[in-house]
Amino acid sequence: MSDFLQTGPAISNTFTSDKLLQSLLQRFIPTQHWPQVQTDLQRLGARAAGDLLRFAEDAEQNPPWHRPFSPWGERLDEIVTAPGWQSLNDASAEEGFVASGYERRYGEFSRLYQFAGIYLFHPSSAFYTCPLAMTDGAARLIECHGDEDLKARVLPRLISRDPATFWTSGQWMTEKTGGSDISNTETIARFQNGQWRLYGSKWFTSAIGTQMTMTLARIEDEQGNQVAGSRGLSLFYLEVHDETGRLNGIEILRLKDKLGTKALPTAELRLNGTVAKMVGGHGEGVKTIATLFNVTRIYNACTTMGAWRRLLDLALDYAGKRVAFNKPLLQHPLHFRQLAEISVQFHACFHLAMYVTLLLGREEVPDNDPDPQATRALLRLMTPIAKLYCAKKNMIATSELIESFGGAGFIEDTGLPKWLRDNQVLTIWEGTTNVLSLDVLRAIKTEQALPQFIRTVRDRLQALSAQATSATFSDAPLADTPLLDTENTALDIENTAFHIESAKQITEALKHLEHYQDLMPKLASEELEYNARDLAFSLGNIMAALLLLEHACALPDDEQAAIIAQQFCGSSLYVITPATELHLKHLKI
Ligand code: MFK
Repeated sequence: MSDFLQTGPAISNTFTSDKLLQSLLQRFIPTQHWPQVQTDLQRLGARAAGDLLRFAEDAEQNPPWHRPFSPWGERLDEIVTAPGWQSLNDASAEEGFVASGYERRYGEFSRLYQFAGIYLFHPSSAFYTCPLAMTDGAARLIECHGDEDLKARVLPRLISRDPATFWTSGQWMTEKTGGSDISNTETIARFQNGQWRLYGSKWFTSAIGTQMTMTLARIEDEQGNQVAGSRGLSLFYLEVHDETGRLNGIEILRLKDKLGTKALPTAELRLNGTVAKMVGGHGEGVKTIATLFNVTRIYNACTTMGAWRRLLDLALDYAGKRVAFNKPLLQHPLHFRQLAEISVQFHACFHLAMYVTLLLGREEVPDNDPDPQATRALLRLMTPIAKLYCAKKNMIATSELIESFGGAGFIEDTGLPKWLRDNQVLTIWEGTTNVLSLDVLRAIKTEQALPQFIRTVRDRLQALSAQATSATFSDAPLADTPLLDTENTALDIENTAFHIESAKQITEALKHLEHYQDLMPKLASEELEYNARDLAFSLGNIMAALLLLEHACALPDDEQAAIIAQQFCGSSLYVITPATELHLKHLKI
């Protein structure tokens, strides 16, 4: 018998090994801040392959459990978590994963820096990024809509770097009646003896160990009158425990038995007179909590990319080690091609996710923003797109990457199958692909976001054209030698040729998009809905293509960036297959 032993895949410092992350940060972070940013993220990259990973493994191997009663029958509703889970909480505070977004040390690039950290942390966090996402969303919500008490007493805890004072927040929206459609929410808010009290139940409450939460409830007046639908919902802040340490009128019914995210306690709850405070106006609950879930959707996109990076790193490492048919897997053209295609998709999604963090940072620190309205519209539009696009593409990639390990990818103690289970949630929570595609239509309607998108892509292509032209033909007037002018065959640098081709493909997709934009007012709402997912993916494709091209142009010596942009732009960027009567009325499924 052979004594052959296969070496498993391994990771090292995840910042140092991530050339894409480094190059993107270096493009944007002001030079004077780069040494500090590099030092911080290098330390974090080492921790992600070291102690944080060990905390996460402990949390995953020792999943949370619910202790409903004490041995003597006292109702406790305690959630017991592993020491690793608590260590992840403390490390989150100390690393300032939420705080750095609010300290704003790097001006409009603070969010980019913060989300680079979240991206590095996520795959070694056992989903501690879930409570962090909700905490950050709640902090932003309080910053935008909170009263003086919440701003003075609660906000500092959410953005604290001290584990002793750090609080995390939940986001309790989903009830039995609906997760995507919350219009039938049954939790009631009654104003009793000078305070709001909530009565009802919540069906999915992730990260039940948080100290506070934001939740929705329907106001019922003294006569028992309520306003139906989502317009009857108001937003409430509540603390999970009262000053004596007892649960605030909350009963934990059970923990959910989920497909993945096993370390993350997700509970079913009953609210029985829970004391709460209203945030925002009566009946403005959905609109107000949108501030929170627009932040968590960005977390979703960035954590998706962290998870994707990790599995891709493991697959690449393994493909370099594993020998089959006399050579390492990576030297087999077909295996290589599969991983290369996933890598191209990864780059596209990575740029999209980070772009949204840049928009968020710019909206929050608008000092140098020449057009805050454009930033607002793009952020509103690109948030659901980045979330749905990255999550869906990652899920497809995850299946391929698991397959790339052969049978090992199917064996639990390799640690690989959990990626398949865990990544699936990223397409679901915070809005499924379809719900977010419809949100893209909402953003187009309320923010005039589509014309802004088209203008932005066109202007930025023009800017690239001018840049490329001036770099290549320093003597020629810009207008005479645009990047898009393919007649100008004097552009003989290979990368530039790639860029011209890429820019042509983006322009072509943009023309189709403009055509669809003109058509939209004539389409029935069911046709618009039928096409909504295609539209969302077309917008994602076009923006990702532009971002890849910009990155390649910013790094003229980086041949990889040029090839990746060219590969991506060469795929179908515009993917709308319009609804037809045949589909809408006659297709039976
Ligand atoms: C590790 C990664 C981090 C992940 C953390 C995960 C934690 C998981 C915990 C969870 O809670 S998961 C559950 C999350 N649930 C959702 O995300 C809900 C998904 N469903 C939707 O998003 C629906 O589109 C929605 C509930 C918003 C539909 O509600 P409505 O009330 O039927 O929609 P409507 O009437 O169009 O909008 C009401 C108002 O909100 C409108 O404003 P006005 O009153 O001024 O007209 C909308 O414009 C506004 N609105 C809706 N979506 C918005 C928004 N405003 C800004 N941004 C948005 N995205």
